[in-house]
Amino acid sequence: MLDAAKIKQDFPILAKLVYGKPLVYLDNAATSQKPSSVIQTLVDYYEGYNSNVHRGVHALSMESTQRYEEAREKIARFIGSPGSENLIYVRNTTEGINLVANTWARANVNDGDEILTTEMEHHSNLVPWQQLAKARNATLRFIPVTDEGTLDLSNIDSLINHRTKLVAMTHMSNVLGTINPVKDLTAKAHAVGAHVLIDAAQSVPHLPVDVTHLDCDFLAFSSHKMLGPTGIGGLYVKSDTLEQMEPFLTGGEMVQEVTFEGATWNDLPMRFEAGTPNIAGSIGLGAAVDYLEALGMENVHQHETEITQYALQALKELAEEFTFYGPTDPARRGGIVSFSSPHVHPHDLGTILDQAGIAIRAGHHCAMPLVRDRLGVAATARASFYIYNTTEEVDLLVTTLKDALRYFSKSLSLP
Ligand code: 7TS
Repeated sequence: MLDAAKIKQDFPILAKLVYGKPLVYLDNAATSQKPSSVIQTLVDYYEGYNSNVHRGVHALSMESTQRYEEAREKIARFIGSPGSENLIYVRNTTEGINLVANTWARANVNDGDEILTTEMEHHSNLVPWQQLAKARNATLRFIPVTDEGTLDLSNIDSLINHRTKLVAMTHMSNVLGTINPVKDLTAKAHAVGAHVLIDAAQSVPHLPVDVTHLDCDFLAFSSHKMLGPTGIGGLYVKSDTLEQMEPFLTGGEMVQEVTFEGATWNDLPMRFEAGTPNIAGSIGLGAAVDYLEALGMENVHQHETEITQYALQALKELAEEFTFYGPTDPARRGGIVSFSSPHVHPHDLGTILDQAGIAIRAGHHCAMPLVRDRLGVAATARASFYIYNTTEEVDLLVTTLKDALRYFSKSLSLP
């Protein structure tokens, strides 16, 4: 098991006091904190070898290019990619998904085709497909969510059919914590000739993820949720599909040869990286991967499973007041606990917890159709865990929630 208290010491921000109280950071699904090693990598870049990549003949540019490409190799290996050319640097998961929607999908999804997604998607893996379906006159279909918060696969053989061109699904829900059987669904999709995109924003930071094992065609993730800087992420694309894809953004960096009439494209993956990239961010993400690899992703996952089970057990005391969402089977959920009460608005809970130094998120978590239409609430409160969270922090969460309930029960004169 990880030593969370020791890990915490690597994160300068976690020594901060909020309203005079130690910060308890439970908003990791929104963004994670960053260890000193990642922060120092950014400082080293700007202080030591700041320069543009892939164009310089001078020492600094050669150093930045080398480190930028070494980081790509490291990140590609981390997700089990067969080569670094399969890993496109993007700003975040959202941009990775939009890249697929605007390139491969625009060229391959046609009138009458179907795109299959699920009822538990983040807006990032929903709105691009709504737009694409409108533009291409295709139909967007949904795998339903059961009352327990898992995918309802009872009708899957009709949902994945010969009209399905793409299955776009989240690996792990940012609201329910559900880990979806993406490998099995990928095999089913491939059996009918469909492509598969996995939104791995919540899985790459928290679970061992291997794109070769999953056999997916596309997989997108964000650096800022996995100890890395903001403004950088990755899109993995399988080789045969990548070779057929037309560029997304055009301009400098992504071209080989330009005349007044036209242009030819650079090698992969630079063909998809127009303009000066986020150099420091990419190298910083490489440092985040080093940190996670040193811990071991199996250990990261195990720590989060344990802390989530500890939290669910401790929160049972409050089961009369709160509805808790997500699967009960620990093997099917990651480190996210969402809950709501008919008597207290999640934003009020968030404010009271904040006064105690505890950061959670309250709202629809950018999954409005799931939260509002499927769970039937305007918002939930959400605690999301990472490598530095301890059982003592969970205890403090539970105690503070009890205080909050006492306060609101009085003012709302509940039974
Ligand atoms: N997909 C999932 C499953 C997510 O949880 C998020 C961000 C995204 C996509 C988008 O990631 P981005 O880096 O492109 O913004 N989720 C959250 C969240 O739960 N709270 O804040 C952001």
